[in-house]
Amino acid sequence: MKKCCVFIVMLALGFGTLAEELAIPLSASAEGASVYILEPADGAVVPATFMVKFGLHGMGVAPAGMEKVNTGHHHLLVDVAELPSLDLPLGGEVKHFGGGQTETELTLAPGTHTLQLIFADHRHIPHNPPLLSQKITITVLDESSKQDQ
Ligand SMILES: [Cu+2]
Repeated sequence: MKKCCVFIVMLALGFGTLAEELAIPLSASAEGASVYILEPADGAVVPATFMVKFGLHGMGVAPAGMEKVNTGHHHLLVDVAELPSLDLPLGGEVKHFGGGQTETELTLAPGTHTLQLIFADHRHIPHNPPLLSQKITITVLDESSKQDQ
């Protein structure tokens, strides 16, 4: 029994080391850098189609695939409850702005929605430490009901 436990512990440690060895080195974020949503404001009431403006302080925007120190591109999370893994390339759960865009037009269904930005490097992998915006909550107006009134 004891031998079995030791074996399991060794196996766990072994896997831990292997995972660390395989981990992709993360790009460092610039000291004091931050990412934030310029528009809309937290708590804003917006029409179904509205602009989202991305704010970035202390680093630069570069298109995906362009490797350059202290740069990256924006990713928008719409109604994402759980953050994606921050040490792997971001996937389809986020909107990529790999062209280096700093704003986008969104169309959402009426009701409340959350928006959050993640900045990531040329490989779509968040920096270390990661640059995440505050998660904001907005309310999209039901324009069809407004017209009925
Ligand atoms: Cu990306």
